[in-house]
Amino acid sequence: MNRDYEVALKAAREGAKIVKSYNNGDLKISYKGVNDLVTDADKATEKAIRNVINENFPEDAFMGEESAENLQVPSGRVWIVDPIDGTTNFAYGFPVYCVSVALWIDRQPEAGVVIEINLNEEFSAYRGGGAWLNGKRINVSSLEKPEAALVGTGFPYRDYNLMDHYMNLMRNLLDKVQGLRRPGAAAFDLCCVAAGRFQGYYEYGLSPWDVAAAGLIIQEAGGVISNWRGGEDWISGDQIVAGNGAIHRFLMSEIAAFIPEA
Ligand code: 2AM
Ligand code: CA
Repeated sequence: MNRDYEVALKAAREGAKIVKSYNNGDLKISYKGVNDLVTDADKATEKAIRNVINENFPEDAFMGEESAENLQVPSGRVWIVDPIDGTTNFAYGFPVYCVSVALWIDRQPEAGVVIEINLNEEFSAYRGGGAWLNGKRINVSSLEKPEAALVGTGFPYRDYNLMDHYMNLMRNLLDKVQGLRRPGAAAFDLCCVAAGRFQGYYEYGLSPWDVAAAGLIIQEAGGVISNWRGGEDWISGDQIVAGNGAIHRFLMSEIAAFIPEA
């Protein structure tokens, strides 16, 4: 195990401890923008994760949801952190939310850890090292037929420009796939693709910290992640599609058919 991966695990575990220590009933919620809430737990968790990284790699750049000033992932070494992915779930006591910690080097993912707090599930990967869930190897699903696919997604919450197209796409997919799910924490949803629970996933309007760790975990589990045009530049999280090879291809073509701007 390399040191980058060890520090990613340590930082994420430290973060998970802080999230667990909060009692949902006592949360102080404030709003960063429309629909965009943040709690004291998000800030405290980000600080704890940042401390672990600073102790180990003081020179590295840090990009965390609660402190980032811009959305561009720089070259060089950068830690991309979402202290709580699924903050709305967390704030309402709905049980799917996680800590996400990733290391990117020169705009390539090197290590990623996602810990879902309620299930105590630790998903992790480092480049070339496979994908793991609580110490066991995971792989994407081998189900290739759309009608057998369970597909994760998210609902638009801030950018409503694509709303009509997105809803038409959803209506069409409901007819073609086994089922759609919207857990509300993108990092966890992507890990469900890596673990073979979901055969595919698509969403738009995400940010780098939502996808930075889980994207690598999918790749190391044998899956595919891209932007809606199939390009490798998926780190912005802006238009994201993932799956095993067959369902990724299927979702790409459905998105192209229903979302002209894609
Ligand atoms: P967050 O909890 O870290 O903000 C839900 O589909 C995904 O979108 C989550 O990963 C969530 O990450 C992200 N998201 C960002 N802003 C959101 C918001 N205002 N409401 C719901 N989800 C949001
Ligand atoms: Ca968050």
